[in-house]
Amino acid sequence: MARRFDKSRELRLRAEAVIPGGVNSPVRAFRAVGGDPPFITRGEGARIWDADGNEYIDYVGSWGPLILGHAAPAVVEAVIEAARRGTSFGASTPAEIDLAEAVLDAYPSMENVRFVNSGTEATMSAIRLARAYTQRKYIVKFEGCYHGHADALLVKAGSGVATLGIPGSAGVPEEFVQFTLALPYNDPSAVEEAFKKYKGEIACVIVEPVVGNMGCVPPQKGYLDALRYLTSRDNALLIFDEVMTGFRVAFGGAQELYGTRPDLTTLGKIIGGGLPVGAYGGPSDIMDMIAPLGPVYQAGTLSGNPLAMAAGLATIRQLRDNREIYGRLERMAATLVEMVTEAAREAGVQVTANRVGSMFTWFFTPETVTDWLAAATCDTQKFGRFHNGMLNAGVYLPPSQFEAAFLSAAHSDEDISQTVAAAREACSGVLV
Ligand code: KE4
Repeated sequence: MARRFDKSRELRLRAEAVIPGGVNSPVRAFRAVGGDPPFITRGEGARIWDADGNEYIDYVGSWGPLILGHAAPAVVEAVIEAARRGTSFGASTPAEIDLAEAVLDAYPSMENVRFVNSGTEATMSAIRLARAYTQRKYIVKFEGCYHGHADALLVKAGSGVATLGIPGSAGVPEEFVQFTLALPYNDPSAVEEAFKKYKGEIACVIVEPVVGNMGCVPPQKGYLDALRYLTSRDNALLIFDEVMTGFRVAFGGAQELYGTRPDLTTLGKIIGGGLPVGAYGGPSDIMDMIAPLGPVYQAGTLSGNPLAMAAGLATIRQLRDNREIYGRLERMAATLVEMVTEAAREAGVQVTANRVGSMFTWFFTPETVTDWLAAATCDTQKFGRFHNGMLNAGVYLPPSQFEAAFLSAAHSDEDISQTVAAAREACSGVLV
């Protein structure tokens, strides 16, 4: 039976009168899948409820932060406890050190870390730092990878080395992206060519070591090591943007999972436990360039905020002290992804699934998806019908084909079974 979204629709109209598109982040508007975006009023464990009282099994998890599920008791208690002592001081607090030490314990490639308020701030600052440290201007990113909305990173998908950055957003002057190279992901030769063409001029390569932002796309065997070799050979820095993969694909992130050591790492999402936190870190000789120690300026009123530190610390401590969570996530996500893919195939729907740990995507294409060109072959209309069918069956998936979905430690085998049953139903409506 189709669900009612009357209250969400009312709220959307109210929101649209005062907030652009009625949302504070574009993807939430459901433009890619159509229909009324549910306004969420509550979350607990693996489930969320909307303003009309509809319940959903949630696979967005606030786009990654909620690996423990919604309103995890340890996190909620920690935030309440911290709030009682004051919400912000604009001064150093012990909690920042506690979280910094916990992060550095998990990321041996980092000797120092600076907290900011978002993944965007983290990557923007890491790139500024890389340019200062190397005294070079050019940066390399990859098509289909997203690192937040800093100007230098908002470039149209390039067509290999030849194309210097073309603004990917209005309001970004071409001068701001003229030193940004957008290359195909999972193609070491394109990176080699860029280093040949811009020898001694590339400050850094920034990469999602497992891509989440074109949908989930794992690095092909040897790819990350190739990036490590090519950057080291030209004295450029390798930046792993682990905002999504950090504490997600392994406690020590993709750098632990694949064994490739970046120069700088950016983090976010899980390290804030659902509150706004980003971070960037690396060896002291690089990080010592940051104000007040060095000439690279970066600042933030609420950086290291006590509530966010408390939420992040409670989350990381839970993960640190219950490592079996990762094994359980691996097993449950494998079952879920395989069974839904099977349901699609039984319904005659061509789906390719990519998964690393508890982040995954069902691509509506027969192609193997290893880069943006392949991801772009997806039938987004079919994905939209699938998404809508799942939503009406009480399963909340990311409202875009080009996003990763996430499982949390709060999901149960029963949730998986219900999701697979919903998928069987939803797939029958995909081929209309
Ligand atoms: P934020 O500024 O949104 O905190 O982080 C930017 C960012 C940086 N790096 C990676 C790898 C990211 O995935 C992100 C943000 N992720 C998206 C989801 N794909 C955030 C969701 C949204 O934009 O609303």
